[in-house]
Amino acid sequence: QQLREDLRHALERGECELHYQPQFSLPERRLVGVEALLRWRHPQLGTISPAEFIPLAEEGPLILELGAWALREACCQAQTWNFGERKLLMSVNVSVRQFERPDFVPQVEAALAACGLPGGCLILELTETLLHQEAQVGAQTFNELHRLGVHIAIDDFGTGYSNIQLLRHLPFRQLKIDRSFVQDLADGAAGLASAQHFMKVMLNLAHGLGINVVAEGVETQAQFDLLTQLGCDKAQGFLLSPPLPAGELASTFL
Ligand code: G
Ligand code: G
Ligand code: NA
Ligand code: MN
Repeated sequence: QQLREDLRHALERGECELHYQPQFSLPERRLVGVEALLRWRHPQLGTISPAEFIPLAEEGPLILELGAWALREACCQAQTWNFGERKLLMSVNVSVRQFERPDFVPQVEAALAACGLPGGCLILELTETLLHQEAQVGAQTFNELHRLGVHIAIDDFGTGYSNIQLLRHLPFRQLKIDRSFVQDLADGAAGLASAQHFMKVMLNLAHGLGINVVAEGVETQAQFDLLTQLGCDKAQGFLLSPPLPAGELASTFL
């Protein structure tokens, strides 16, 4: 409908921007990186969430354009912020629609080269729900990205199928535990023990494979403390900071 039509022109009209949500190490609470998140400022409707417009973009070729733009923008921002010297990581969400393209790796290489960002500063986040059907296609792309030094994270872990299979077959560097698990962690309800148990199992699984773990959607101190106690590696969420425009991220955290 109209929204689809508007979305087609959003990039060229400069209505898209990236916000950045910081991630912190546990237990030190040291800044270790940021996740780039797309924002669309619609001239009439105001800010529209990517949860709404990414699925629209994924229906067609638009996701490729948006994705390429976000990747380049995030890489250049990371280079401007000197992520290489500061040993910080820039996480960028990538749609499987992008990832499965034969020109994806050259595109990543070009985005890094365009601003001189070392590949080791970049993490690409892939959502497992979409990924599990593509595991076959994925292996070679993983290897090629690995050669560039680029890391791959599995996003929203625990919400899709075949998690374990994926972990067996593809070399992920990082695993992001979906916020639904984090929310149940310290809610004091009947589910408490089982949520903590699940978290422990996921941490053991990841750590046994040499994969580090980010908890997303951390909103309370109680959640933060439990995650620290359980040995989670990193945390991200409103307790620590919401996603921020570039200027604000830099003035608050860099
Ligand atoms: O920031 P927010 O919570 O509204 O994001 C909602 C969803 O949109 C998240 O699942 C996030 O992964 C996704 N998203 C945000 N930015 C991008 C992006 O640049 N590319 C893709 N493919 N998804 C994104
Ligand atoms: O799916 P993905 O994890 O990429 O999306 C991250 C999204 O989660 C962003 O849109 C961001 O705005 C949102 N988010 C970040 N921190 C929190 C939080 O603490 N609680 C909730 N409910 N959402 C969060
Ligand atoms: Na993400
Ligand atoms: Mn996520």
